[in-house]
Amino acid sequence: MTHKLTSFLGLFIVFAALVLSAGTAMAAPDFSQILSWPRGLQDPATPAMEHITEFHNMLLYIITAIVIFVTGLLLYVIIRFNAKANPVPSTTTHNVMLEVLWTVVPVVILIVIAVPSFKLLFFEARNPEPELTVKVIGHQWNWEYEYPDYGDVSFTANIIDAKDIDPSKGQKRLLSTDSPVVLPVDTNIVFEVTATDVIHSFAVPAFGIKVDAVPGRLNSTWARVTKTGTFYGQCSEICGKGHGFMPIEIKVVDKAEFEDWIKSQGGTVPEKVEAAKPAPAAPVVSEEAPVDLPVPADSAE
Ligand SMILES: [Cu+2]
Repeated sequence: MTHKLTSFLGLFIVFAALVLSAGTAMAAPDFSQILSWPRGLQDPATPAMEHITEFHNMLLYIITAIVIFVTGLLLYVIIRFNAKANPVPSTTTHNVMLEVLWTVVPVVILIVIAVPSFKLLFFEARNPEPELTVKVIGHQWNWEYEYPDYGDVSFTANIIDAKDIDPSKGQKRLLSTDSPVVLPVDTNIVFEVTATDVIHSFAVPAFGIKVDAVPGRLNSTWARVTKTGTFYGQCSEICGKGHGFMPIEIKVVDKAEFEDWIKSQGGTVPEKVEAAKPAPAAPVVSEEAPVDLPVPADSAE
């Protein structure tokens, strides 16, 4: 009875691991089809999310190998050493070689995981020199945005009620807002995040960001979005009855379009941004972008 249960569990784990690894081997789902039964992570739209995706996939290979190895061992023991096949059990209690191996091998695996993990952590934690700062303020239950570099631009984004959703405009239930955030592509954007009432969390999966919005405290994170399009996020800290109804909708557009939008919101485009405008095609800015993982020693600030 126990045999059957254990072998069944073993087979189930192997099957689940195979399904999972097959899922990530396929192309990542398009973020625009966020509601169409996606598997794996959303398509990355920032270098940070690209690194997160690579790290996630690497972990999946490691964990799949471990699950298969341990399940194989388990099955071998169940079949080879059960009471019928092996009526007289061995009385061995120590095996130095085995004990060294099962200590050293997991340590090596942990080091293999820890090194890229810390590199990723430092990469995400260190804000680059901001070209645009966006202040994000969480409220029960909506998000307020301010663009301090661009005059008086500020607005509150509320969820569009399910009954008012218009799919022909690309609106998505529970994700679209009445005033989407507009951001320029290929720009170092720093988000300063806070809240006015309870703790919220500003999270946009395609950007690889999730940062708590805490009353009385300013947290920050950054993103450099490398493609235009519409991206969605949700509050990710349980904040009350409207927690599931304060989505984040971000439209990433090219820089000229962003400036037009700023002006349409009554904002002003600062001189230095105007001056940089004549040469938008020059890839100077993107070459300076922190697309390579800095080594941890670099990151002391
Ligand atoms: Cu919230």
